Amino acid sequence: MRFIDQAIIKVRAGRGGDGIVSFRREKYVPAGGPSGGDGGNGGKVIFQADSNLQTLLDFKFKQLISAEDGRRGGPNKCSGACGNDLVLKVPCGTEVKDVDTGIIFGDLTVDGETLVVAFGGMGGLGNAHYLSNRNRAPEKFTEGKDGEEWLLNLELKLLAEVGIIGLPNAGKSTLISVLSSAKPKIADYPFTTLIPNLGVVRKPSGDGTLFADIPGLIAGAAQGIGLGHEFLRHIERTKLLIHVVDVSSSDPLRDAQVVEKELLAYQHGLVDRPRILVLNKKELIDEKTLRELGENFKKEIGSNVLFISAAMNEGLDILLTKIWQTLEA
Ligand SMILES: Nc1nc2c(ncn2[C@@H]2O[C@H](COP(=O)(O)OP(=O)(O)OP(=O)(O)O)[C@@H](O)[C@H]2O)c(=O)[nH]1
Ligand SMILES: [Mg+2]
Repeated sequence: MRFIDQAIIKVRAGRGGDGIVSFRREKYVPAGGPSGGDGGNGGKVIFQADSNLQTLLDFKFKQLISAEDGRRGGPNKCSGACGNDLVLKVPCGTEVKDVDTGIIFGDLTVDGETLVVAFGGMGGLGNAHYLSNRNRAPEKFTEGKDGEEWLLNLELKLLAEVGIIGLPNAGKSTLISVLSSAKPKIADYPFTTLIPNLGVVRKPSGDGTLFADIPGLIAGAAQGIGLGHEFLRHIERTKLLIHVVDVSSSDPLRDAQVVEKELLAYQHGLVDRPRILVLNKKELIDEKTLRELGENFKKEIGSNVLFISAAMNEGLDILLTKIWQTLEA
């Protein structure tokens, strides 16, 4: 499955049908009055969140999406039919923004939630509306109005509660694979993960919590370097970040600072998000060095760290306890 999390589309609501000019023709009524009906209103374009959808792929190759036009009015004051609304399904977590102004039209997060993004044009009036004492046979009618048209930017922002971030190869995918039933690709080279992996982790209460393993971040990610920047938006909505650092790297402290700097640069409040710093692959390092590292982290970054080995399944219970505590705090 391709993971498409952004799309630009033009939506156009239906045009209103025109009003018409017509006169009543009845037996024994020599000059029947005006009887032109009104046009129907154009259909609306509506987005609806659907939890069965995971990506915006459906919109990637569509340029213009239009709802049905209203019909013309009919004789005998018959109104034209309204155009049908067009309901477009989008994945939960889709944010809809006007491209020109950047104004957010709405954010569809709950399954079934709807958002009208373009209103249909009003139908025109038929000549029956223009009957007056002065003009018994009006020839006047109005045309239907155009429906609204918008160029929209759709962005899917995952609704994971917990985001797993870190430099490439730190062990993020390994961690989600041992905590949840997700089966991401894991390999001994950077940029193994190309799209976010989602996994559900059960709380002791039995509730599922969605975790997202994000592709590795590198210096400059917030400005668009590497892969991870594309996915930083997916952690905007998380409540908690797990920052995974590889203790076997040449300078774990510097690695952590690189990622911290990117969170700061990306803004959107990421730097204030609660974070748990996790030093992974602890079995590769001796106890004494680990202790020193822990102290250095505390001094330089000001936060305690947890040592784990995702691969050996060590320290994960303590990590989970800390995660649940932080989420509830
Ligand atoms: N020794 C050891 N190796 C580990 C541990 N956790 C992960 N690894 C290894 O580290 C390498 C990278 O792991 P991944 O889980 O793919 O790393 P990642 O952070 O998802 O990497 P990207 O997707 O490239 O960002 C793999 O070879 C893993 O087997 C650990 O606790 N101990
Ligand atoms: Mg990975």
